[in-house]
Amino acid sequence: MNNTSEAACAPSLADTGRDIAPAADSVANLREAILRRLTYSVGKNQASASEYDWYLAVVYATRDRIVEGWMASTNAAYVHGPKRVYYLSLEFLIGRLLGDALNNLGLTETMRAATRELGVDLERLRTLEPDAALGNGGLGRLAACFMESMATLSIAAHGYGIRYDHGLFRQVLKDGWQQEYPEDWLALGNPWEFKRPEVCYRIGFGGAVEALTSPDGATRYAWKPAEYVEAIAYDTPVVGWRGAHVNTLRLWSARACDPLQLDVFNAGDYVGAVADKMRAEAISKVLYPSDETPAGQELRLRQEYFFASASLQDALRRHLKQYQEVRSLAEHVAIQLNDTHPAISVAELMRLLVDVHGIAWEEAWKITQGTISYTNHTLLPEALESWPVPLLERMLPRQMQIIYLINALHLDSVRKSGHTDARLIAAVSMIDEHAGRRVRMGHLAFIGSHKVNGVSALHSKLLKQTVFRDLGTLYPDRIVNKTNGITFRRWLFEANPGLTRLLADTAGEGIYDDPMALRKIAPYASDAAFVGEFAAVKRQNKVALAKIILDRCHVKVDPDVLFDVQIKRVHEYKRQLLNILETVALYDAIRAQPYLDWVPRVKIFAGKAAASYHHAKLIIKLANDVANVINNDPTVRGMLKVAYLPNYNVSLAESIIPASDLSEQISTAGMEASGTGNMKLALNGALTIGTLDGANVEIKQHVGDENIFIFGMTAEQVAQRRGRGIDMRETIARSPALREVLDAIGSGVFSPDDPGRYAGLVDILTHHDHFLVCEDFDAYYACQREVAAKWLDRAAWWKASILNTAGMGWFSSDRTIAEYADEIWKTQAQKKE
Ligand code: 26V
Repeated sequence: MNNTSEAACAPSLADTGRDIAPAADSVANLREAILRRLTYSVGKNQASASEYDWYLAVVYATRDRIVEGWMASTNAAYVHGPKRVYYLSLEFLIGRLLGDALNNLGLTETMRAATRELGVDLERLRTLEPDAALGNGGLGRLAACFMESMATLSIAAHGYGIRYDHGLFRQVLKDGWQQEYPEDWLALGNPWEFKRPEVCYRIGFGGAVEALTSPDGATRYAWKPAEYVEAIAYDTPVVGWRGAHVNTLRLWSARACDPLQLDVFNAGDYVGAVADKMRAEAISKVLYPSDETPAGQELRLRQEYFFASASLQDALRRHLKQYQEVRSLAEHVAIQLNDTHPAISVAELMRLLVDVHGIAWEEAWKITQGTISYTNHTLLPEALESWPVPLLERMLPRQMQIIYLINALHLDSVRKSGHTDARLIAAVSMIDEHAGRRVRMGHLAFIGSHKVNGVSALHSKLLKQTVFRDLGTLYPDRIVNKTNGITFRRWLFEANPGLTRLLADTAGEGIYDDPMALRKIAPYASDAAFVGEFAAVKRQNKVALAKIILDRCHVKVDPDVLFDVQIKRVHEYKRQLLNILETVALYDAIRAQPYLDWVPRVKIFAGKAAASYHHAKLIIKLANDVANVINNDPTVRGMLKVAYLPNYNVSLAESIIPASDLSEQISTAGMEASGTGNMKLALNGALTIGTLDGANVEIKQHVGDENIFIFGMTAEQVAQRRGRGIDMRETIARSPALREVLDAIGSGVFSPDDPGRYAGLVDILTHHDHFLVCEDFDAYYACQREVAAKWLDRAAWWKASILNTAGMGWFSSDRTIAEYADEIWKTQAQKKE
């Protein structure tokens, strides 16, 4: 296994002593079940079983305890007919499932005892599970949290996505440079999934559209694709809290219709004989191909259409089975588009309704709009999807025709309602005529949906003012806000069992089912006994993380120093650079006045940069160069250390978050749609240092102004400042500390092997600081000194930390999902199975 070093230091499973297993599922039963599975499913006996064999047997035994509930939930959805939800997402950043499943079934303690009797250690087995990393970051992790919350709330939901053979790359830091290696989560099989070869849809690409005249004189269109690929279903059960309801995550794998062209093979062309197979299977080979080359672009669009079409065909099949007609679809089905990646669904659903099921256009459009809704996750212009018209015409000719017709009717209705202004018409058109003709996928999703939502209050407000300003004016009720949330089962109960136990002992068992009950610990924020226990839990988590840092970074950190944490994808707008500049400034200050009472701290970074994002990769290198210099400078005497943990993923987050004191949420205001790491860290008692961006604004409201460190420009000030230009020479001239930092980095103090390495980076900060790192620097530096002052007042720090945990209940993804269910999907909990 390549993750053996991770094994020793992973956090232990929830040990909250609240197993709710039925009596029959006693330790002995579970032990026998594991042994049966070891024998009959893994094909090993106890003597020859490897650790991985035991892991498989334990997963199978656990899965067996989910399956009956799964079938009951599935059947009940047919019997009771609640409105079904389909969550379409190209990403599900799941992580490991064993801890989740055991915890939600209430079987953790029983399983721990059963495995102990068999001479194997459950904690150790748990680390053998590879992370399912079928996502890039926040958007994919949100989808995974939502799946768990939908199961918890007994919403009859399916998640649909792609079963990538290879998830997000594995990051290795070589001399501080990021290197990407393929990730191979399926190498040893996936014991959680059920392959459903009989659930198979043909997905067309290319070809032409034929116009046919029906006997009644009407024209119908038939798409004759040039190529077909098959979508095969793989199902993973998703068990909700206390095991009450089980939903399905259905991931599609691409397969060629013909595995081999036998005639070509027989003629001796062995590679040519499997070329079609390779081309077909490339669709589900890897998460997001690098999207810079035209071939990469095309593959990405093939992925989007492949999974959208398979999912819609499957949803329609299920609806027909239950209701025998498609006209009632919007009454019984809600389809949520997770960003624009599945936006082609709007055109595809219209095609299926009109061309395949013979529904008239107007009625089909009502059904489509009534069924679909769309979540926007970013305002960044470079991240807003648009596809070249010629590419769509070639790959999906019928869908392109449909898009044109939707657009024509949409623009007609805009004109009819009295809007004739050419600027407005161009702005609300689905076709962008500026840089070659392109289809704006956000517009397609907006127009095809009854609701469009942003993911934090600020983001939704900005959505109305920027990306969808004109569409939002035309359809004023369409844009709503649904502030993101996180599942407390994974991010509190499983990741931080020590804190969970303390919270339950203090606030009562109610916290397991009602996140708002966390408020009950607020009165203990200054209670010496409680504070002592709270601090002891944090220290224990920090000891565990210090061991991971030693193992993986070879940096020794004292668990009693302030753990200052920035963990997220590396992107200029998230401003890891601001944090690094502050680190260097602090380093300068410590060296200038070594006799002062500095607060010792370790700056902990983790995060991946997109493989083709050179600037972000240089920022990673800089963090590592700065770490090297500071960690090896004896004059600093341990006052400051820097550690960059490689290969950030869900499992590593579960180890870092419970051990964090300070949470860095320092994006340029207006650019982080929400953030969800901010919620995980605050829930686990880290104080936030952040800008008024994304959900930070709402975290501030919930934890209280005095328990969060806010600095820097607001979104409005950012817009104004950019209006004045982004040359920062004057700003830098006013800040001696910043000047010194930039001079040091630019002149090679941290890169003596290549003194010019950061000259370009400093040049960008000086002359073209789009993310306003320089402008916020002084405020950030000053705010960090306030953090240090608070840290010295231990009682004040712990009080604020406890009030963070107490105030975060609202950020449960159960609350978010309940809002989607009420206000967008119009669905309710399914009746008892
Ligand atoms: C995508 C891209 C693609 C091309 C280049 C730059 C770039 C930058 C950002 C993105 C983000 C895509 C969407 C996304 O992941 N958004 C995240 O969604 C989270 C869940 O709603 C939210 O918490 C994060 O703030 C938001 O960035």
